[in-house]
Amino acid sequence: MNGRTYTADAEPGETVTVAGWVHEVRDLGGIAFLILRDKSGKIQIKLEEDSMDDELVETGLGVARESVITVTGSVKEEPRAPTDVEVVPESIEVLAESDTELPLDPSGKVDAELSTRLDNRTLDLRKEEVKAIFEIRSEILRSVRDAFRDLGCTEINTPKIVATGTEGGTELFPITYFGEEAFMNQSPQLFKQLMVGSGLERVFEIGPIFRAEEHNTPRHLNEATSIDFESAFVDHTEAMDACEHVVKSAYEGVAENCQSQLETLGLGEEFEVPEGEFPRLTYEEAIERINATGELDEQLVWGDDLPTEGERALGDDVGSHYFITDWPSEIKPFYIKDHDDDEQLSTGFDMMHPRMELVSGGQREHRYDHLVAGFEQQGLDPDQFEYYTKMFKYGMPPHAGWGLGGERLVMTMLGLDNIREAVLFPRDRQRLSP
Ligand code: ATP
Ligand code: AMO
Repeated sequence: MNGRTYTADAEPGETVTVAGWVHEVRDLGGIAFLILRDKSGKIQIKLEEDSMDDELVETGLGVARESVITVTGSVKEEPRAPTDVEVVPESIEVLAESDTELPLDPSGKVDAELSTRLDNRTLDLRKEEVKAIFEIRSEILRSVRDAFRDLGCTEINTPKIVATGTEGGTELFPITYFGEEAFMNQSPQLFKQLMVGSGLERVFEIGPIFRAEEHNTPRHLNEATSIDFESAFVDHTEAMDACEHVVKSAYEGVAENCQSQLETLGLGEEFEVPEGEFPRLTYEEAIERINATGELDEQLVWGDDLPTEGERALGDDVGSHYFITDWPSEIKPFYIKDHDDDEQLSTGFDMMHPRMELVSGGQREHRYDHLVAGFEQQGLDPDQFEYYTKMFKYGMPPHAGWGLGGERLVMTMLGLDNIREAVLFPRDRQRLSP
């Protein structure tokens, strides 16, 4: 496309033009090696005073680390070079000189704090192990899209400036919209539901969600990527099947197409695609098992949300991805349907990684009267949601779906300590730029 060769593709005997960043210059006196790095890897450029043009050697020796250069020369076999080949240059052109003082060391020899890395993400992503995370993230999104296609879904995009929240009032970011109160979207929940009643029937969306989470934690972002599924004519158990398929496909895609990135991250050997069905525990079983671990100071009772330590204790106990089903209706949102034979019991489910929750979902309340009554029970004004509820008067099929946190999927798959590692430019309590 741009007439240059990726460094990793340079073959002995060829004349090539390679372009990239100066990773390192090693001057041994008389002979020097410039290591050039691009997205494909690194290559050695040999500079020899005796046999080469002075100006060429001077340019090569004078260029600061992390400058962008292009080199044209012949490729020679050289067993002592890191990749067994080197380029003997005929010309070197400096395209962009770098300052010699760098805010962080892209060679990774000097560690930097996460905040310094996030402030200088461009330089940070010159490190192989950081770049690998985002190449894997890209593969996850590709595999997830393919998996949704297998399931017969249509990809949709819904608005991110909205009139109402869906997931609890305290986590909303208010904005002004031409003088009117509006919010950043917390979830595509209501819009994806509206689409199952349309001619599309089965949809997915991968898009940003915004949550005004007050606390800084290693697993919450204020802007996250939600992977959403919603389908007509399925119940919550079939939605769980779809969830399992999508999550396993993401792991399979990474195992198949990201071996070198996994090795870079030290996961080459230990990376495992989850096998078998994810166990499905009811909420009641979950609290019993958590109580039995003795990890909590106070025993959980019906109606309690699961505290983080409880989730962790249960995760250790189960040891794989698993579902928690049949939550108490009172702690699930208004759009989740209750079981027909027990209105205290909802069809809501969560899908858990042993370390944390990845997914929430459930069967939806599709009966107009029940939906409106549910709003009132949760202290919400149904009039505000009229744009949504009115479509339930014109033939809204039974439906179910879920939302999966994209960054949490990346984080748990790769064993990252902090969710910020899985986003290029995280938004958190302290961070609005870059
Ligand atoms: P050459 O005959 O290739 O010029 P050399 O063995 O005569 O190399 P020097 O030119 O003095 O030695 O090189 C100094 C150091 O650099 C030595 O440690 C040598 O092993 C190493 N070296 C020389 N050429 C290369 C190369 N192309 N790639 C990697 N290391 C090299
Ligand atoms: P919920 O609010 O549980 O459900 O969100 C679904 C999933 O999104 C991820 N997530 C987050 N990730 C990082 N930072 C955050 N602040 C954050 N908030 C949520 C989690 C979570 O499991 N409308 C429902 C989904 C549905 O029923 O379809 C919803 O939004 O991985």
